[in-house]
Amino acid sequence: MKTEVGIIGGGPSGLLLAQLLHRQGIGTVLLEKHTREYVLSRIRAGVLEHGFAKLMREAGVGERMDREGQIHDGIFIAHGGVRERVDLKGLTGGNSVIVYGQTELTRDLYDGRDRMQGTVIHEAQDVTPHDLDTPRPYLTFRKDGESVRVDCDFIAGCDGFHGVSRRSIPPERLSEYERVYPFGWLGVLSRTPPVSPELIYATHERGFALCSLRSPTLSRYYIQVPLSDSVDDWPDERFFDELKRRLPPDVAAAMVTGPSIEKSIAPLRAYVAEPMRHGRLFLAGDAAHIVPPTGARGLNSAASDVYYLYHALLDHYQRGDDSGLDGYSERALARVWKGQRFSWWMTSLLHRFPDASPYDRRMQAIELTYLFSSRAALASLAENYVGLPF
Ligand code: RFL
Ligand code: PHB
Repeated sequence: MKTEVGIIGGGPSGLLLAQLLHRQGIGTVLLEKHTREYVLSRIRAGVLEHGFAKLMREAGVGERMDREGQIHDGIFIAHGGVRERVDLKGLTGGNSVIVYGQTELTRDLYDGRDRMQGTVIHEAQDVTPHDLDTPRPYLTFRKDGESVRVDCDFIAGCDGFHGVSRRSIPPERLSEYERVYPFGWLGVLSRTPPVSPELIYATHERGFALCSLRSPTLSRYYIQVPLSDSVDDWPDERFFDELKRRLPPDVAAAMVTGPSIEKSIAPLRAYVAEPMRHGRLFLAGDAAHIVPPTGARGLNSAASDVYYLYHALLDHYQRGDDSGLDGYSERALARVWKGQRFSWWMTSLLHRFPDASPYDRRMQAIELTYLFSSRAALASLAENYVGLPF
């Protein structure tokens, strides 16, 4: 097989890049380790920046998102038994976020790929990039017992945190930065009306909680749990009891509970690999960096990588200009680190840290007091939450 851009990973990053390139007549072959059903069963992000939404439209797959996604002009932060609103729209001069599930967005991207008859090879096993620092890189993989080779001009590593792309960069060429948090998020999806039309991020002495949603009939809730806990420790009743204890009394009283449709624990971790390029391999999305989900940045950071990489590849193919490819890593990382900073700040502000000293706790409390006493501080939160410009 032969193509212009070989893409490893059929998550949002890989699919979006493939779709954008395909529409410009640039050939792609997309290799995904799992089945489509498996990819679509992962419940993850829910909050999109408008920059991401614009890219979805540019890729010709924004129609359902524009119809079904909900515009959110604000979020709440709950602390000390009360809820305070962060007026995203007012504080950013008119910006907002869109609540639309990653599952739906991924489904739209697969449907778009089908319509354009783009190649997606599911259950591609042992995908391996070769000759990355030569002008003729290639990929090999196994499918139904047969070995296949794909010759490419470039390879996009969009295969998430546990993928093969980043691991194929010689370790001495990579710098890694990491922070592992001593807790995780237990998430529950339930077919119940959301307790609040806008997201509530809650900090409480028992730990962090988040009330999010997917639609007027589908709620997504999270609570901070120790890493030693497993999903079996948390039957639905215990989950909702704990969630309510961490929320202001009026919110807890209004909560409609119901059986969970999905329940999972995600450990919280921050990670960045530098550079995001090795020869003709370009990393994008979770393959290069992850954040704790508190600032809703992960998927949005993936989208900004795709934006830079897409334009760099366009410049290469349409104008013979390689400056975008040469500058890709630096440009992408500049925005990635801002997303890291915001996620680190939101996580530090709102979680219970088991090793926090009394001094640390006072700092956390005064940070919240300051936040809600300063329009400048709130505006800083808001401009980061809605997404800094690409
Ligand atoms: P993905 O989604 O992990 O997709 C990578 C794909 O690559 C495949 N793959 C391989 N394919 C071929 N060969 C191999 N060797 C392969 N190894 C892996 C995988 O099967 C998979 O299909 O990465 P991508 O596309 O970069 O997308 C990143 C996002 O998924 C991620 O950043 C977000 O989900 C993070 N995130 C959130 N981001 C937001 O912007 N807003 C949010 O509100 C938000 N909430 C969240 C989140 C992540 C969460 N979890 C579970 C970590 C909430 C949670 C709970
Ligand atoms: C979600 O709805 O899954 C969600 C929303 C906001 C976050 C993280 C996750 O910060």
